[in-house]
Amino acid sequence: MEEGPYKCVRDGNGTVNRVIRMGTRKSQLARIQTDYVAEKLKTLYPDVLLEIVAMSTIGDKILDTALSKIGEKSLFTKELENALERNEVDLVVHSLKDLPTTLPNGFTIGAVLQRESPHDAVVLHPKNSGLTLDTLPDGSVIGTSSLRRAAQLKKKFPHLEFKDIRGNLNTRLKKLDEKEDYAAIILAAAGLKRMGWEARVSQVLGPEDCMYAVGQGALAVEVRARDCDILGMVSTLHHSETVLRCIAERAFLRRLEGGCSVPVAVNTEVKDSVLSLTGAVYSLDGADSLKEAMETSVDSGNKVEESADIQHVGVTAHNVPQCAQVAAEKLGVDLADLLLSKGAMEILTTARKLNDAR
Ligand code: DPM
Repeated sequence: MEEGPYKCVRDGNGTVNRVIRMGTRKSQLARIQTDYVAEKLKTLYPDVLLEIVAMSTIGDKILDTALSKIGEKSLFTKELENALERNEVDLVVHSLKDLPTTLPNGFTIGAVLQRESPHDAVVLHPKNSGLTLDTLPDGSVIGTSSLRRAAQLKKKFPHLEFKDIRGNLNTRLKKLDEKEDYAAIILAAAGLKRMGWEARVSQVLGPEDCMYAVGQGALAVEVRARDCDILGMVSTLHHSETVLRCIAERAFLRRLEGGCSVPVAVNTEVKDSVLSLTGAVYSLDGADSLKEAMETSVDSGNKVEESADIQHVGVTAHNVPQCAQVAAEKLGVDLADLLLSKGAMEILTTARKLNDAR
């Protein structure tokens, strides 16, 4: 029974309930992330019925090619956005770091949830138990297809070798454990935690070893930009500090014209209403790099603001002070401009060319 543009169902007592359809990829991590958001929505809106619609994306289908080599920006998002557009689903849960900094017209990020650890972690082959990146033998092969991770770690640990590894988290862990191809793999700590595999983390990499990817560790809810109803509903999931950090990070990446497949890394922090952003670009081998840091006040005072209908790098957050969002976005742009003035574009252009020729 359809009522207006929304799907509704009548229960045994004749009460009509709204159904929210949540789109997700089929991987276990995607399902866990979607279930997590579903739980939160269920608590906030007990009367709403939730339906989960799982689908495969290009990124899930092409498993033999490094992500950075597939010339498609929205690898994990396109099919899900098509379903949103066709009104087959009402919202989609993503890892924020997989969302391009410019979303296609008509879509927006309606919620950015509190970030988990944004750091990368080392998962060792069981035979190397007790070792660290430092103490692994010369020539040990580390699995990652992230140009960002490889660039930073090659520079820092020149005795190690780096090799692509693809597939979802389950596949990668299997490839690590059941073969002798890799001494260790590098994965996001957040994904490992969500999968319940924290016990496999032997080392968490701090910013001195490996800065993280833009948006890493945060979940995002993508919705139709014109769907005020759903926007209002999911906006209660926003975590202000995460929103501001991720706006700064995404603005930085967007200004550098970087997609999810360039060696760009960040580190952000909010302390006493000051947002600080460290950003860096790397050559593929990490030999060339530029790194700078800047900060800005995100203190909104006690100003009461009109809720302006403004997106910041794809994010719509009426309930987070606009002036703080504007400051965060400017911080990202300013830091990118500083790096660009020092030659960041040359480093990134060369990295892109070399990666394409690999
Ligand atoms: C993006 C990258 C990777 C994913 C590139 C990067 C890792 C690819 C690889 C943009 N997306 O980080 O430099 O290791 O070959 C991805 C993961 C998560 C979201 C898995 C991971 C889970 C963590 C999160 C894949 N996307 O990075 O280990 O929610 O941030």
